[in-house]
Amino acid sequence: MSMPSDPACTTGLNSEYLFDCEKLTKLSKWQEISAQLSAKGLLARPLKLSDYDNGYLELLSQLTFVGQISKSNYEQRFNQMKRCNGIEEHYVIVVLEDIKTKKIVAASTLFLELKFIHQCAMRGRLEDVAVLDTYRGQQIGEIIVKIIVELAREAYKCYKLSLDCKDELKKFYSKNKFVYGSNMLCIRFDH
Ligand code: 16G
Repeated sequence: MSMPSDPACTTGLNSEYLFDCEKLTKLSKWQEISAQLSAKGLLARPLKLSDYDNGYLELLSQLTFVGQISKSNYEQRFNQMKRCNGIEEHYVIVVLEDIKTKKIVAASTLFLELKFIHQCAMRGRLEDVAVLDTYRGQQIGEIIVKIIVELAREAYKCYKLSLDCKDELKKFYSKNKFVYGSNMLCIRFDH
């Protein structure tokens, strides 16, 4: 199944999309995933430059503090990510769009880190997973996490995929293939 109702999903620096759409559509589980999504009236696609107006930042503000971000701030950051991706993809932000309203109802990021270890491997980090409060309780979180797991495993050949999360979400991620293991410590800077 192709991406319903989305314009020609292309890649390259001139495309509106942050990363190559074929990374999604060529996944072996793509048919299964897009069928699950279209049954809920949703489609999956990369983040677009125009998503400032489609609720992406409002969605992130349900995860954590976002701040005052103007459209040009958003576009500048998007274009920085896109330029990095022009060399090799590192910022893979997947969004789920409500087909009727065109609003973004869920999102997740795969950040790809180049390593020397593990034979010059790639490490993936699952970041900024969010599902709009009014769409929770429909297994949408499971689907968006599955997409990132498949991208990390199959499309980008990561040797591992890790995440950090709040205590109350440990159970959710444990049910979605993540094994609780290493400690995560952090320093918060007051800028
Ligand atoms: C969670 C997120 C992380 C996000 C952080 C923001 C997942 C799996 N984890 O840990 O990606 O950046 O929250 O919280 O989505 P902070 O503003 O306290 O850093």
